[in-house]
Amino acid sequence: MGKTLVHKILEEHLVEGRLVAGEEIAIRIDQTLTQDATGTTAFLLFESMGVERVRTDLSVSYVDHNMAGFGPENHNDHLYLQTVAARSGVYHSRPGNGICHQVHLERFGKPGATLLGSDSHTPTGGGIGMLAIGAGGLDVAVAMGGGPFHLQCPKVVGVKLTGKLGDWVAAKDIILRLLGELTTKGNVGWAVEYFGTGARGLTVPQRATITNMGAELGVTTSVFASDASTQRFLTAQNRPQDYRPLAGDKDAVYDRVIEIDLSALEPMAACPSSPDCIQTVRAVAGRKVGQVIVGSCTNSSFADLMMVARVLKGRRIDPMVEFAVAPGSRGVLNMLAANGTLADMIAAGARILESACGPCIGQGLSPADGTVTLRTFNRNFAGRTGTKGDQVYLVSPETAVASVLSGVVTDPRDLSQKMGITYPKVVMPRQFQVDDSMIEPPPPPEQARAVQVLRGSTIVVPEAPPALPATLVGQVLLKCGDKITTDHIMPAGTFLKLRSNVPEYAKVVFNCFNEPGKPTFAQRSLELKNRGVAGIIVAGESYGQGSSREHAALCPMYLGVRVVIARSIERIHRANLINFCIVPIRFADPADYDRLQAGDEFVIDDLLDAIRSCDEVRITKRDTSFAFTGKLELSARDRDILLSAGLLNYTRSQAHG
Ligand code: MIC
Ligand code: SF4
Repeated sequence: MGKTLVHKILEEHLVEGRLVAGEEIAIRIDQTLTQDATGTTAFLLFESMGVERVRTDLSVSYVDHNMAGFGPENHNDHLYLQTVAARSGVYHSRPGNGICHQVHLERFGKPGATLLGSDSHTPTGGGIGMLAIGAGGLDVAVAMGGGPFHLQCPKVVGVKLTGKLGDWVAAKDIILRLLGELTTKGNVGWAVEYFGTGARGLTVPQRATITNMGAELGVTTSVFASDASTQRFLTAQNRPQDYRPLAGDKDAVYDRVIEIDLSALEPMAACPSSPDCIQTVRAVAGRKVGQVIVGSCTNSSFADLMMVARVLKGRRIDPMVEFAVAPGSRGVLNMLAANGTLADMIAAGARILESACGPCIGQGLSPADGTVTLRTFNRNFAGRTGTKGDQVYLVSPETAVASVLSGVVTDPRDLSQKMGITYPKVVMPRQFQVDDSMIEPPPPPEQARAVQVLRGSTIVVPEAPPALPATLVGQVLLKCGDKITTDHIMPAGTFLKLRSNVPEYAKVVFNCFNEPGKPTFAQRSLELKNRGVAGIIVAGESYGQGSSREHAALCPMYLGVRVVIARSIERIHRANLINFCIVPIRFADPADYDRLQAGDEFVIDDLLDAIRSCDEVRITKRDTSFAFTGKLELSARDRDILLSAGLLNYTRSQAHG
């Protein structure tokens, strides 16, 4: 029986378990990446593990999220990250060098290697044939220390791409089409493998757009074969030696197969406010647009921006549209500057942003009230832009540029038909301009030991979770609905700079549910915590989708939350909950969700015993008016972590044990 590529790479890295879908396995991690918004915590936790130097083949620390520098927090973080990287044997990509996923793809990604990153879009690396997985910072810290990564062996959906993309139809449209079919819910425990003639015809950056947004599907990872296209990309990046051909077997058996004919595909859009709210651009065409932004780790490659620049050359953007472009890496920006296309974009009216996450993570360019904004990004969760009631459409660079010229949502194919603009075919350069001077390699061990790690006053070591009680008495602090994202739990935007300071950042947990004049979630939680009552969060389906930010577990834990009871919980967030000793519980009967109210008090008798050995807990209302069953669904390691009061303690006890 033929093997999938996913299973081949897993097999090469397997250190524990069997490659049977659904079973827990552990794999060796070759490379890690961290970014500044999750990296400070990851490194603080890494330091408290007591490991002197990373034990991976390669670890890179990027600075790309927190760049605006209002107040000292961002710069404090950057200096901490720079010095702790040097001290720990980690490469440091300086602010301005680009978005982690784009830079990693260009400069470090290797076919067949495993990559664990403290950012949910780490699977971008699947575009170059890596097995790249997003995780919480603590999991990445453990991997940096040489520990294996534990995961559920995924089922594999094979996506067979046939045909060829037509003019003005983009890689983004492929993944948006797939999101329309698979949605953002219910894909936990799956991986996606792309194959077929259509896949072979895509460049590495196009593939990376697709694997990047696998994060929105909620799958563990997405991967393309490593083939001639991969070899061309690596050669153009001066890294031909990193090429290795790899593919799933011709007779590979997938758990499910989906076929997409690229020739029949049309431009698509994810409508407000979920990445799976998919329509054709035709269906939403004509809506007035107030802002267009091209950038983010999904669509900021050289080819994406060259296409945009060529369309704009000699033209002006619509006067009522604000237009911004954020090149994904300094390499891309340098090349656009050198070949003159940057000037074409500026002449057309573009605002050039630095090579960073920027507006994608709510760092500026919040749209005006009631404005439609078109972005080539990967997430359009309500409020993520920083504007309440925002209306974000996620589209390809082709649709973005068509709309910026006309001032209304425009199917880019109409540019040819109505405006006589022919599709600018951009071929990937045979040679990228390579300049790694903003990437600092780590010094050798003896010099590293002498590096003084700089810790500004805004960098606070996070508290370790307390042990769980034998019997838990708790109150429902919040009852929320389906698809609660980590942006709901822990807002980014203007609060992002608080990532290194849990007591401060915790003040805005569930900020979007706070009402003026009433105590905040944080205040209510701390009040309960002081009375010795545990906080409980009740949620519907797909709780914790979106980012890998472990602050969505760490800060609630700090506030005294000990249990989340939900209809379902997304993979990375569930792992983060366990890592910070919050017990994830699934309703055995989803209908019980309707019986719970905020303010209800519950008792979970013998919680510790259940964690030790059972799959179920009995949860009884404190006034004994009703009881229901919750499913724990913990692996043996999950149980040990919860019983050890979290992953950090667990790792320390393993090391000494
Ligand atoms: C995001 O896109 O939400 C982020 C910011 O990149 C996050 C990580 C974070 O919260 O720092 C992610 O996707 O994991
Ligand atoms: Fe940065 Fe946005 Fe990509 Fe997250 S999704 S890594 S914020 S560009």
